[in-house]
Amino acid sequence: MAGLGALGVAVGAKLQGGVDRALGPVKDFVPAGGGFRYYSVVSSVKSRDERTYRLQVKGKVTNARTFTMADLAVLPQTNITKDFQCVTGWRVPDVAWSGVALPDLLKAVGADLTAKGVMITSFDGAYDESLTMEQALRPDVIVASSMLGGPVTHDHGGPVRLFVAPMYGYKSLKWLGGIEVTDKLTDGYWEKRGYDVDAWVGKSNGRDDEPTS
Ligand SMILES: Nc1nc2c(c(=O)[nH]1)N[C@H]1C(S)=C(S)[C@@H](COP(=O)(O)O)O[C@H]1N2
Ligand SMILES: [Mo]
Repeated sequence: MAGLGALGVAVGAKLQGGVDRALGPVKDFVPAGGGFRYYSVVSSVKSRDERTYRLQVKGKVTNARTFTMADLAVLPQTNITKDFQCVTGWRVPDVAWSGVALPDLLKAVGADLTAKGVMITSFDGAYDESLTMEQALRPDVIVASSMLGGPVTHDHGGPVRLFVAPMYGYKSLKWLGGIEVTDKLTDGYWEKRGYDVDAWVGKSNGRDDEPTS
């Protein structure tokens, strides 16, 4: 964590004049449009589009399935507008998201709701994370195919990414590739590196004094 903190300070200071907090998931760190910063833990991600995108849902489910974008589009759609908050301190107010609420997707595959939770993986080949079943069944956790009023762009983790509304940005996994319902929850990419598994905004990662929204 010491090394990561130092990197965060150096990059943050350079790009943000010291506004950023020292601690933060940072590797590639480039300002993006609309107040977002581009984050990726790998140097490049092969892009997938409407036609080539696939989401594999498996594990403790009665109906393991691979979803195309068209398959996702026929499931109930949920819209959420919410601030996007990175644990390093930056925030983008009132971001509009839409897609399939994770509980609706889990219902569609007949997930075993007594399982411990879900492991979620990115097709970037490196990033992953876990949610408990209770968290995964929240209506404000969505498999988002739209963001900021349009398709989720490649840099924002499109064509489909996760948006975990009540938690810090690192739970909103980009380039969503797989969801596995499982009793064996393991720490995800940033969780292995010291971040809280339960990443509630304002109530985790030593950020208990921050305003929630
Ligand atoms: N696959 C993947 N997802 C990721 C990340 C990442 O590095 N790789 N970074 C996370 C962090 S720390 C944040 S704050 C947001 C940033 O989203 P953005 O790149 O669209 O701004 O993505 C999250 N999801
Ligand atoms: Mo973040």
